[in-house]
Amino acid sequence: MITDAIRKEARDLQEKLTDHSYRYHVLDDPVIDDETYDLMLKRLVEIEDLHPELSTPDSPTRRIGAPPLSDFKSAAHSIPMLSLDNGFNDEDITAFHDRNVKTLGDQLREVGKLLYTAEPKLDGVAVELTYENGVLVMATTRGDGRTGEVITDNIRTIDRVPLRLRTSDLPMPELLEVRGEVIINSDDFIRLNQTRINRGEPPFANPRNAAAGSLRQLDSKITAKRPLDIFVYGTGLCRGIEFTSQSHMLECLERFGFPVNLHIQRTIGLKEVLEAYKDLQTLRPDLDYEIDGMVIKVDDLAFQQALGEKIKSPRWAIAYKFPATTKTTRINEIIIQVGRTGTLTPVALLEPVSIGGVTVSRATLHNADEIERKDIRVHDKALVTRAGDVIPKVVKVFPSERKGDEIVFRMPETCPVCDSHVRKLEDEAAVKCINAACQAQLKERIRHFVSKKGLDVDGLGKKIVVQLVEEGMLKSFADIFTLDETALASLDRMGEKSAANLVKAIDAAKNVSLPRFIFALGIDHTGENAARLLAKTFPGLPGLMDADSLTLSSIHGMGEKTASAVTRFFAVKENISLIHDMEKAGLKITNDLYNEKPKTLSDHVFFNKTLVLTGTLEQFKRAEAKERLLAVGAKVTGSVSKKTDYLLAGRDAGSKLKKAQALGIVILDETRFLEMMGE
Ligand code: 5U1
Repeated sequence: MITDAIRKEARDLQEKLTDHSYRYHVLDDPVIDDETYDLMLKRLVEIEDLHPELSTPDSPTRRIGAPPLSDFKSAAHSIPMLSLDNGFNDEDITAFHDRNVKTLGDQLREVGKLLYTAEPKLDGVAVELTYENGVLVMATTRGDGRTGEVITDNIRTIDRVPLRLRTSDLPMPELLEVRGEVIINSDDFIRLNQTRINRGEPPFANPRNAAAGSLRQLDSKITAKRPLDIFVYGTGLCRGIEFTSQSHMLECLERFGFPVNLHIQRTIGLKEVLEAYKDLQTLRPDLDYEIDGMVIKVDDLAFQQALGEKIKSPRWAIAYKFPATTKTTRINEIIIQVGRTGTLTPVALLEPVSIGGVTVSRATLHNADEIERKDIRVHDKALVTRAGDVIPKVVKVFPSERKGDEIVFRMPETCPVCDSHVRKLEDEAAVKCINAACQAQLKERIRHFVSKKGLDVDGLGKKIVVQLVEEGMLKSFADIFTLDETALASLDRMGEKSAANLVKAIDAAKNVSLPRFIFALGIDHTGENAARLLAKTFPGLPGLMDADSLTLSSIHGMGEKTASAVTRFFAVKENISLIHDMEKAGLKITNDLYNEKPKTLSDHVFFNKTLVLTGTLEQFKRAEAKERLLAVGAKVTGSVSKKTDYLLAGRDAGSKLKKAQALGIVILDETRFLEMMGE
């Protein structure tokens, strides 16, 4: 027996949770904390478990997942989900436009210019969501365009999919079929794959495969754990609502509560469309998700109808594709590179191939396990990818095309640079050279030591470090502090002024903070965050040097790998004498973090806030701003998203500033930033 009070409590909770979920996931403007939300949801689950008839199809509890299915049912699309013709250059798009103008003829003359929308083409999984009287009743994959698989339970787990339309300012349509793309954000994808690798499961090849695999789960509780997201961009059959244009449709979809991509340009002419393509290409590396082009659609729906469709694609839309990021080529050789920390990385030397306008002649193969897993051999034909500014990599080889001259690769037993024996660390795929005097490591280690996030020595760039090591003037970090100005001035391309400036910069770098110094040492698994944790725990180096691995791993937030790497580093007596030599040469290490009071930290205006730094700063360096922000408990990330609280914008800030403005994020200039920092 369900009392009226229980019925009301369930309905109130459903409404409130729906509203809070929309505010959190779509508007990025939550008004309650996660804990309160979770408690309300827990209560609703309790009520619905006791009274299943109260679990409506649009109840927020449906996002948790439903009982597993035995197979997927099929359903025909009311209107086929077409694909798109592709264009690859401005001429293709101009030809598309000219065709439209010609076909529309007189109809167009009445309105003047033909207008378009330009939309990022998301590299995800196309889906259709069916809403009857405002409630999500079915979701399907695109399938072959005519029939798809029913994946309603899985789609319900995606937080940004409304389970019920928000119709406060629009009439409720009797039927609304909405089309869009399910994606996985790049950072979430990396995390998802890392978890899979840690569990011994095979990683997904790319975010699209991960999204498709997640939607094809018969158990929606598994899908619920996957970081799926969605953007919608179109409709199928509709009853009870009419749209006049693509831009009108997008506006209504937004008002119904759907996530519509922020970078869509509406009602623009051909010239702006071509500019929008270039802008989108520039924006692409900063986006949190993968896109492979821009979809251009005639805006006016009456014009779309007049232009009509072909069997597989509409005449009123075209995909302006980005240059391909994968190509096939041949592996000519596999060589070994020795990194800063002594890791031996196999690298494929390729028959040079142009990918997206860049000539690619080498690709990382990561490690021996990866080579074995992908069965990569010298002389194999290979599929190579270059996505954004990521290092090119070999996706796969084609064993069926082998000719017999392929050679199986074996990792060397000695370092190709210094010839000393290499070793494989337990639980790690990497093989390492452990000779600290190895020339390859020395150059890289010194570059890291003096880099922006390390000792930040101005004027000691890559070329000069290589030159100094090769001239025998730098045999260890300590030699940096005793570099002689006259000897420096006599070097090729140096001169007296540069030598004097360099010596000045080195002198300035002799006063260094402990976290910077720890980071600069280049200890395995010890990045900026770990270095800060250590500096918060130990007043100075002596305590840290004496700490055992157990003590270090008991520090809250410290990983076991870092703990053992740090103890391993300080167990090497050459490293201890190196530090003493540096101190003798005038190095002074200070530590403000040890005295930091956590109580005052949480009071800081930037505590727990996420900031992005962009552009050239005049009064201080970006690395310095970042260091200060981390010290007050802020998070500093590389790309702007809805989760960003502030953007610190310096001179010539570009796409990040544009994106932050579009998202309505608070933009700070240097003066405001310093004021807020309390300086
Ligand atoms: N943004 C967007 N992506 N996308 C993909 N719009 C869009 N439209 C599509 C497809 C396949 O097709 C319709 C134009 C038919």
